[in-house]
Formats: sequence, structure tokens, C-alpha cells
Amino acid sequence: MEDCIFCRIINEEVPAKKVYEDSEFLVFADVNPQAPVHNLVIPKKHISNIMEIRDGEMLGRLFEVVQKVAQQEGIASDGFRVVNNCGENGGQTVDHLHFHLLGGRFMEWPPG
Ligand code: DGP
Repeated sequence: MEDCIFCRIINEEVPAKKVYEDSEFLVFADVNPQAPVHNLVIPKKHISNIMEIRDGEMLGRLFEVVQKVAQQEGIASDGFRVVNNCGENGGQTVDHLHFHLLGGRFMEWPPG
């Protein structure tokens, strides 16, 4: 999608630090990291948010990518947090489905 910043990252029109890529998914470092490891896991297909997911199996494959990247980034054994913000009240600021993968420190609860 033309005016979507994450689609522009996928198309390499906007630079990002890529952490993992395959034909269906891209993982890159968040520009505003909230933890020593803070990556965004996205499908290359433009899907606005959780409410627009029609292919549930895609999510299974996405979480296999989460597992791979958690291993690759060295945060699998100590643990990590996966966050999805959906819609305005959820705090979503980019309307392209993405999961934050945060690790490298203890995560507090509850979120703000
Ligand atoms: P959310 O609030 O859940 O929609 O998170 C969007 C995240 O995307 C936010 O943590 C900052 C990140 N972000 C926004 N624009 C860019 C960008 O151009 N490059 C990168 N690497 N991250 C971005």
C-alpha cells in the first residue's frame, strides 16, 4: 500500500535494520526501541490490524518466525514479550499488522 510506512520498508523505499526476512514476513528493529531487543514482526501482505486477519494459518507461521528471531537475538531462554496494539484505544499508530518482540530486560506488568 502506497502510503503505508511499513509497506515502504518492505519495498526498500524507506531504510530499516532488517533482522529476518523470508517470502512472507519481515522483521526489523523498531525506530524507537523500548528494550535492548525491540523488533517488529510483520507480514509482507498489507493487513491493517488483527480485525482484518482472514488467514489464521498465517499467524501460526508468523509465530514460527517469532521463535526463530527470539533464538537468533538470544532472548529465547530468558523470555520475552510479544505485543500487538490494535486500533485507537489499543495504541496502534501504524495501520499495518505488526507484533512487537521485546526482550533483553525484565518486562513490568501491567502496561500503561
Ligand atoms: P504501534 O504503536 O503498535 O502501532 O507501533 C508502531 C511502531 O512502529 C512504533 O514503536 C514505532 C515504529 N515505527 C514507526 N515508524 C517506523 C519507521 O519508519 N521505521 C521503524 N524501524 N520503525 C517505525
